[in-house]
Amino acid sequence: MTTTNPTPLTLLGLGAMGTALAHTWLTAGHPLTIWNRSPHRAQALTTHGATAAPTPADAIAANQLIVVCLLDDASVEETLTGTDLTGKDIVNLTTSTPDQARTRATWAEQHGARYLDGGIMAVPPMIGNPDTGAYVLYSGNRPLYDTHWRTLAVPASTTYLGENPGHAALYDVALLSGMYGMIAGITHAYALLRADHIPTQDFAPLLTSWLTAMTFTAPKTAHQLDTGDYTKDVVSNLAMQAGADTLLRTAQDQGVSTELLAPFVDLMKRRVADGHGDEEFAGLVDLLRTT
Ligand code: FVH
Repeated sequence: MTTTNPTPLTLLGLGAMGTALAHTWLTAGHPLTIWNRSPHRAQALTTHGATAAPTPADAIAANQLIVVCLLDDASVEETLTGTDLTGKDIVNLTTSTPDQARTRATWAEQHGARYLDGGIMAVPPMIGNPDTGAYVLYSGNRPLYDTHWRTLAVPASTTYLGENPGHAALYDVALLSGMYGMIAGITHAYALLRADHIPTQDFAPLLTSWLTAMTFTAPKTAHQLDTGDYTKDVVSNLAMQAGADTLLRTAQDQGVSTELLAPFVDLMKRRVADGHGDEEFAGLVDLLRTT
């Protein structure tokens, strides 16, 4: 996306993600100042028009808009400490916990900056490719977002979640948690198949279409949670799903560990034992809460 008078900005962090971000802003004509702890990563970008700063302080002094994309919150702390953030707009795309994001927002405001936190829902090859569905979740300072969203939308589309600076991180981790649950299921399914020497690539299309068909569970469970009616529209109740030990027995018979599957089966059994065998999955959400 090329815009007239593209906003100049600074990018701290040129790992795989930072480098992908940098290329999109340079391609769109944004004057870009860059800094990376290991300077060699900046060199290739300077041949594409970026200006490499020798220190984080120099990079921050160059522009009002500062995008941070480092490994973790500790590296953000190390990089920003001692720099002058007065009047700066900090957009932190580093993966953090919600508490870390809120603490970082307060810290930045105490240092005279506005703060927006971001959770990148993409891997580097998706950046700058709108067809991939890449997007970045943002939360925190609304005026900052309103000022800079066009620049932020260059690498990937943007979704603003509200003023709580921890919410982008919370949504990010929730989405990743859903993803890891799915990958855990895929891992277990392939282990079952390989025990019988069945090529997993033959099975993959079946698994893909089955998982896709089952995604209705997400909006259905959300509706049950939001209405408080956990038995509405139940089709396959927990008593049936958890009652038979078919899943765990098959794993044992195939010589496959139940370590991925057993915790979820145990949770379903607990809910049934509590007298809720007529529900599907909404009640399990309550069981998981520890506070
Ligand atoms: N890559 C991905 O698939 C995911 C997709 C979703 C979002 N994540 C998050 O993005 C952040 C950066 O990830 P990355 O892929 O760029 O990570 P690396 O390639 O490992 O680069 C890490 C950069 O952080 C610098 N760094 C590390 N420690 C320090 C430190 N103590 N002080 C200053 N900089 C530090 C590192 O510098 P160097 O090793 O080159 O000197 C890289 O620039 C991340 O939060 C992901 O969770 C990516």
